[in-house]
Formats: sequence, C-alpha cells, structure tokens
Amino acid sequence: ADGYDAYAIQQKWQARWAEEDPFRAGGADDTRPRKYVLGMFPYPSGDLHMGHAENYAYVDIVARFWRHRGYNVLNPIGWDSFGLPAENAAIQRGADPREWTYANIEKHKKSFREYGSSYDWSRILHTSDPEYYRWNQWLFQRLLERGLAYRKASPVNWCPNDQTVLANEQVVDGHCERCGAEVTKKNLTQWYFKITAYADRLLDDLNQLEGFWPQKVIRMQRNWIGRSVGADIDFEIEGRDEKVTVFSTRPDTLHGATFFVVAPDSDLAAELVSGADAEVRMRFQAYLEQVRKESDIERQSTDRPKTGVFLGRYAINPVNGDRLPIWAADYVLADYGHGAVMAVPAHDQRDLDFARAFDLPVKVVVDTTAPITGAIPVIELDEQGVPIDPGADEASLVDLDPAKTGVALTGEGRMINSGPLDGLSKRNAIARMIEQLEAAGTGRAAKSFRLRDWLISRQRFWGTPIPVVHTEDGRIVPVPDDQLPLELPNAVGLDLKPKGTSPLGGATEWMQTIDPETGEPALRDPDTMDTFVDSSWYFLRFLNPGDKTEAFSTREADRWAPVDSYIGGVEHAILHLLYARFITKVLFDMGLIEFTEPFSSLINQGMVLLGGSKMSKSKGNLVEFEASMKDPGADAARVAITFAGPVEDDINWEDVSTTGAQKFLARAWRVASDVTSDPDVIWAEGDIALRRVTHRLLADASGLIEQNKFNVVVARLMELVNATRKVIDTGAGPADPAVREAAEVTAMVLDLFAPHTAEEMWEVLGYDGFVGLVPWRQADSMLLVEETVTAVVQIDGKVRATLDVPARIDSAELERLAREDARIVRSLGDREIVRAIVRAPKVVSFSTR
Ligand code: ANZ
Repeated sequence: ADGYDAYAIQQKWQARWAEEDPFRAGGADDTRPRKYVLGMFPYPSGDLHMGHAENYAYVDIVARFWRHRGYNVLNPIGWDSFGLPAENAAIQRGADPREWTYANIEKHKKSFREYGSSYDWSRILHTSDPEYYRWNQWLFQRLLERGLAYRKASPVNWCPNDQTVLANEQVVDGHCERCGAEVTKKNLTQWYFKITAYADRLLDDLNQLEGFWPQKVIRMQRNWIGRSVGADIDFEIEGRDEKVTVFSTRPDTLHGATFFVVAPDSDLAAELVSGADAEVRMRFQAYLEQVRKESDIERQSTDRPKTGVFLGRYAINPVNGDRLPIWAADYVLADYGHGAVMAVPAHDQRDLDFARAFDLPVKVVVDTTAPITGAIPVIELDEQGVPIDPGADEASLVDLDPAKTGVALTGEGRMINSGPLDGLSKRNAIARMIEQLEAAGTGRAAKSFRLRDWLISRQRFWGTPIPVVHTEDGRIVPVPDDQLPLELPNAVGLDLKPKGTSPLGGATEWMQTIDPETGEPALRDPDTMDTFVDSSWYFLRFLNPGDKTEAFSTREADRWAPVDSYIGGVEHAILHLLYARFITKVLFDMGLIEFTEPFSSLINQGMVLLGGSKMSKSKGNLVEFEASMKDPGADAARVAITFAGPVEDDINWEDVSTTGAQKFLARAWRVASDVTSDPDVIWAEGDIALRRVTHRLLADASGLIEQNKFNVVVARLMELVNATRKVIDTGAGPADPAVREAAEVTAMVLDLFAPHTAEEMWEVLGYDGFVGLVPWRQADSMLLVEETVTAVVQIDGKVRATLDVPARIDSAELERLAREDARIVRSLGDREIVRAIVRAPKVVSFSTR
C-alpha cells in the first residue's frame, strides 16, 4: 500500500526499542501493581516456525495489555538449552553440543528481536550455563536431604535407539516420545525424585486452578495422578507365614472373590512358584518370559485374550474362609497397588474374562436390578466429583448372569450373598466392609495412585551432572554446596554416541575425584539429570538471573511470583507442569516461597498445521519464522495468526490470510496518516456514531483480552478502522475529532497485535513516547448505550413470541429469557422442551419432540 512500508517501519522501531529498552520490568521502587507474564521458554533447536510465532504472539499480547493497564510487567526470555537434540546434532557433526546450542540461541535472539517481542532483555538465562545448573545441583542436594531424592534398582523404560532411560511421562503409547522407537524394560539402578509423596497435594490443589487453567489440562493431570480410593485387604496364603495384601476399589465385593491373581513379574509370584512342582515351574518360567516382552499398554488392553498360569497355591478369603486358587496373569501389573488382586469376576470385567477363559467360578454379590431409591441419596459422586448414574438394570438377575452373558455387573445395586452386608448400597457396603476389616485387623482404608516416582537419571552428556560421589566402600556422598557447580568436562574427545552407559564415564580424569568427607579416592556419578529438572523452577530464576549466592531470591519471589499468565503448548500438559508444580510445593515446604502453585493461569495455544499435520522439520512442512519476518512481515504474521481463530484451536496455515492482514495494517496506518486535526482537539465535538464504535471497542477489548479472545479484538479493530475510513471519505472528513480519537485508540489497541505499525501510527499522530507504554483509555459510559434487536422464539417451527434484547446478548442469556417468557410458557403448556437451538441475538428455536 502506498506509503506503508512494513519492513522499514519494523526495522525503525526495533532499533528504537533496542536503544531505549522500554520493556524492562520496574525495580523495587516501582509502585505499580505487578504482573508476571511468561511464555514457556524455547528449546534452541534451529528451526523456529509459525508454531513458535503463534506462541510468542500470544505472550506479547498479554504482556503489552497489562502494561497498558498500568501494571509493572515482567516478561522475560531464556532458553531450555540442555537436552538430546543438541547432543544428537553434536554426534552427527562431531562437534561440541555447546557450539550448536549457543549458535542457535543467537539465531533465536535475533528472531525474537525481529518479531518485536516486548521482553525484558536484561534477564536472559540458559539452563546449560554452569551458573544456572549449579542450582539444579543445589536443588538435588536439598531433595536428597529431605529424603525426596533416592536411588533404587528397578525395571525402567529404556529407549533402545537413544540408549537412555525414559520417565513414564516420556513413553507415549509404548514408544519413545522423542524418536518413536518401541520402549523396552531394563533393570538399572537410577536416581528418582519422590513426587509420589506429593500425590495428594498435586491432585487436591488442582481445584484451586479450576477456571484458570484449561479444563482439559486439569483433567489430564488428574488422570495422570490417578488416585483410587478403596481398601487394602490382607489374605492368608496356605503354606506361607506372611499374609499378602491386595488393593481394591471394591471391598464391598469381597464375598464375591473366587480366585486370586499375582503379577507374573512380581517377587511374590517368583516366591509362590518356587515350592511348586517342576511342571508348574516350567510353565510359569515360559509364561514369564513372554510377559517380559509385553508393554504395560498391551497388558492392560481389554481386547486381548486372557492368559495365565495356575500356581498350585491358595489364598484364604478373610471374611468367609473360601479357598481362592492363586494364578499368575499379565493383566495384573507388578508396580500398581501391591501387584496382586482379589478377583471378583461377577463385578469386574477383566476378572470375568479371565474366569471364563479358565473356567473359574463366578459369584454375584451385587443385585444390579435392585434400584437404589428412597431414603438413600440417589446421586453419589465418584472421586472426581462426577455424579454416578445409579440407573438400575432392567432385566432380571437371572438373565444378567455374568458367567453366561460375559458382561460383568459393574453398576449400582444392593448387596446379596454377602452376609452382614446384604441389602446395603455400594457406598454403604464399602464403608461397612472397611469397618469390619479394620475391626478384625485384616484390612484398612487405602488409596492407590497411578503416579510413579520421577526417574531423573539420564545416560547422556548434555545435562546437569548429578552432584554425588561414589566411594570405594560403596557410600554415596553429596558434593558440598561450596563445591558447586560441578561442571561438565569438555565434550571434545569424548565419545557421545549412545551405548547404554553414560558418556561421562569415559571422561576418566573428570570421573576420578575424592570423597569430600574422607579425602579417599572416589568416583563421580556419570549420569546427568532429566532436563525437566531444569524447567521445573526456571520461572523463579528469571527474578534474579545473575544471582551468584542463591538459586532465587525469596524477596523477589514475594514480589513477582507465582506467574500470573503462563502461555505455551498443550504438549506440556502433563510432564513439565506436573514437575514444576511438585518442585514449587517442595520449595514452599522449605520455607523459600509463599505459594504452592507456580502458574496462576495457563493458556494453551493450539497448533499450527500445514497440510493437516503439525509443522515439523521431520515432516518437511515448515513455514519458517525467519523468512516470514520479511514477507509478510512481523506485524502481518502476528495479526494473521491471531485472527485465524480462538487461541486454543489448531490453525491451518493454508487458511491463514497474510495478505488480508497486510491490507488491514496498511489501512490502519493510512487512517492515522490521514488525520488532519491536532492532538488537542475536543473529542466531544466529533462524529457521535464513530465515537460510539470507538468507545464500544474500548469497553469490550479489555474483557475480551482477559478471556483470551484475542481474535475477536482483532475483528473489532478491523470494524473500527473501516468505520473511521467511512467517516474520512464520505462523512465528516479527516479533520473530525472523532477520526483522531478513533485513530489513537486503534494505535493503542493495535499495539497488542502489531506493535511496529502501532508505534508508527502513534508517531504520525504527533506523539513522542512509545505507544506501548500509553495507559489504556477509559471508555465513556455515555457513549455505550445499548443497541437492541428483535429476537424471535419458535416452538416446533412456529413463531410464538418476539423479544427485544441487547444486540450483544449471549446465547445462554437469550435462551433463559425465551424460556421464561410468559407467552412461551403458555404455548408450551405441559409439553417439554427436548432441544433448544439458539442463534444469538436473533433466533431461539425449541423442539418438544
Ligand atoms: C476387586 C474388585 C472388584 C476390583 C470389582 C474392581 C472391581 P483402579 O480403579 O485403576 O485403581 N487392581 C489392583 N491392583 C492391580 C494391579 N496391580 N494390576 C491390575 N489390577 C489391579 O483399579 C483398582 C482395581 O484394579 C482394584 O479393585 C483391583 O480390582 C484391580 F468389582 O479389586 B479390584
């Protein structure tokens, strides 16, 4: 467009920002209220693309918005710079991972400058700097002191391709999250962080985040932690002194247990079978070998035929003395609950499938045809607070016999064949059974979690060295704080290729050290930490990144933290967020911070897709960030992405109109440059209709931004620019004060989305300072009179009423008004509305059949 040179404008304002550094957060003497806005820090891979552009556009919208609203905003940037991609790149090129990493960081910095992101550039951090990872080591020592870091040998997830262990969270459907190789198990001694000690708090505190975090993320975290509530029940085993405990969510069904199952790969199975005859032992061994090759997913799959081996032993049901044959079967997992179950085939589908496969008895103890009504509350809640539908089965109990139908009776009902429990509902029977077991000393209320401890050892080079030494007599001694950081040795000359043991083990000189307590020779630990340790607390380091004396400053944390707005991809819904929440709680327990949740609100943006799949280098479908800074330019790229749809939705790059965005920006700029009045005009004398549009936008925009409806604000800006253009061309003309007012408001709000163009407009309008720092204009309530429209209300296709409603009414409110309208109530009579279709503000359509 004539006169609007996007690229020149972009360069001009970037130079000014670099020179004057206007977005640096205010210090301790700044009395404005504070907001901490943070984008998930990037991994310095070489290929920034439009997915990144989307994320950093949203971060900048939020940061700029709060600045306009008068807040002292902290919006820092840093790099999550340890990890496998750098190491793999280094292996491919025979170079030092440091070079690759820091060269990429420089490229990123340049890109973010070109994007016009309003960061506080004085707080940059890189997790691969010794000055950063020193504090990972410090954190490790604190966890060690509190018994929250420990070492144990166990079968761990092993990626045969990357030749390293993986946390449970890094195994996706049985495959390595990074490279896609099928994950196997390997027995190794590894370091763990005891996140399970915080399982209850990690679950319960999610309630605080309701409404502030995406519902989906909260649900994923709840499922991942996976709390089940029930009982531990002790069973005597014939020929064994000690009892065996099982966890059950359905202690009410104990009378219906007809057999007993242990995980084939548990110590218990090995012990139970050791006394059996040779044939059973052989069959068990063969089975065990087969099971060892199966993934947990396969083992839990419901559509595989059930397999197992009878061990020739019996457990005794503590409530009725029944002898229960003990089987080993793969559907029972060694590391959940106690690795053993009481099997109740009538009421558990897995047990029923097994019973039918091996011809074991099925005993019904809940009559699901007996409804739970009357005095007993009809609505029960499950552990997640969701009402359980008690809906009784309609057929007779004889027809429902699970042994015949193959369908377990899992619904509500009344207890039968259960002695003193007979007649009780499930909930009451569970409580009564637990009481009975506790009184007899054979069981107790218990919880079980799906969450496992966090495995943090990695057999890779490019990470934080684990700060302990191993003495010759087998002790493990922490490296004292005053000897931290324990720095990585030089990578040059080290063989970094994955080979199943840590590359650091090959750094002979580095490995050899002394026991800090005795001075005797000792060896370092050759493993490095999972990089999720680095990102579990980095938001605190940003508060004082150069601090040489502590990980972070409690005083600064009191001022800034927790993070007010955290913005990033949904791919971090479990791992990173759970670990950061855990470490935050640990730091709280250490008395170092005053809050227990790190991120007060969370925005997850959708993905940018090209050709229907997520942009990635491996798929070769990248639209590169660098190239788009020239064409369509930073502002147009941001506007196009933001306008493409709601924040949380995926965007198809094919549907994103960068030319539309360019035209809009040129039109906005043109409006500002057409203004002929001076900054001191009296707005009240301007065109009233245009003023209404301007003030309506002002009034709505902040609410819309706070609800993350960024695309709607862009649409409203487009409306405003068009309305202004009309007044310039065919109305009161460019000298009208309302035109100036509209152009100024456009510049101020546009700053959130297209900061370079907005600054240029502001300058063209005759102002000196940065528009990015201008206070938000107040809407004049006199100009906000509501427009009304007429809505029609139909019942079964016939118009039965009309309503005068505000033009901006939402669907829920419109439906409510329609339902309450006297004419509608009368027309309905005793017919019931079964469906409502609402198109605010114009139509409500009810169906009654
Ligand atoms: C008896 C019973 C009867 C059960 C019934 C359920 C229904 P969630 O909800 O996932 O926590 N279980 C216990 N430990 C197990 C293990 N290591 N591997 C496989 N299954 C195991 O599941 C808890 C239920 O899963 C427990 O309650 C147990 O079966 C089984 F009508 O006990 B239940």
